[in-house]
Amino acid sequence: MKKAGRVIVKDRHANRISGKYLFLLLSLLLFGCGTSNDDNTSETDLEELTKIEVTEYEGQDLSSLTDFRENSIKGPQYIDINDYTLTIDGLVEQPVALSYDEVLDNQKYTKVVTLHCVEGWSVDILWEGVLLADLFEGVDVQKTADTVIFYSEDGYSTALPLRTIMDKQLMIAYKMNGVVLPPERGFPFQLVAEDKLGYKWIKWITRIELSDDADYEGYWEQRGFDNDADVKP
Ligand SMILES: Nc1nc2c(c(=O)[nH]1)N[C@H]1C(S)=C(S)[C@@H](COP(=O)(O)O)O[C@H]1N2
Ligand SMILES: [Mo]
Repeated sequence: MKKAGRVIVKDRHANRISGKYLFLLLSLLLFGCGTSNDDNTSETDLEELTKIEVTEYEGQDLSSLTDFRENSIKGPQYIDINDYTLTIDGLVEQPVALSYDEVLDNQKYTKVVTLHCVEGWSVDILWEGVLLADLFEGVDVQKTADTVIFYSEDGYSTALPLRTIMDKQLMIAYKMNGVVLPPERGFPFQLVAEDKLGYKWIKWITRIELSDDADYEGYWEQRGFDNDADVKP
């Protein structure tokens, strides 16, 4: 009796263990892909990202990617990169619709640039991106173009003079502090509008239009914010 009882207990224990492993295996199969955030289509644990972000660059302390105040007009946009293209059109000879990888095929640049929001906060971030000038080389910009209008997934837009973009060598970023932009910060691309106020730093860029409408006003510009948006010391 004693012996049999012990066997039963042992068996139960064995069952419980294999049950546990089966559960783990099933969880991995069912949710394994879903829990990784590689597709950028679900909410990011930003605190988790702070463990791997770069905090200092060439002796300069950087802000964290959690130091932003999320106040986008429609909240974060979750773009499925498999459906994504960046359109460059308007006053160009060769309009294009580039995939994420095609955009990243260009020379990459790294720079610490400060974003100043009109609300009074600012962040020093190490940006990594590609130059708009390089993207424009592929489309053959027409001579009459003097303005670049950016459009976003959330219906937001903003514009800058073509001259400003070329003179300041502005880029669109795909990484901040060494981390791929999380959706909350503008994945796949945010404009690094150096020396311009935060509302020029459009996130989730989907389209870049070359235009001759120098008076174009974007979302916040239409609502009374200065179209030059220069950061004043
Ligand atoms: N598409 C889009 N881009 C946007 C905005 C927005 O609402 N939509 N807000 C702008 C503003 S006002 C600021 S200050 C910066 C940084 O905003 P965040 O802190 O919400 O990331 O993003 C800019 N880019
Ligand atoms: Mo802002």
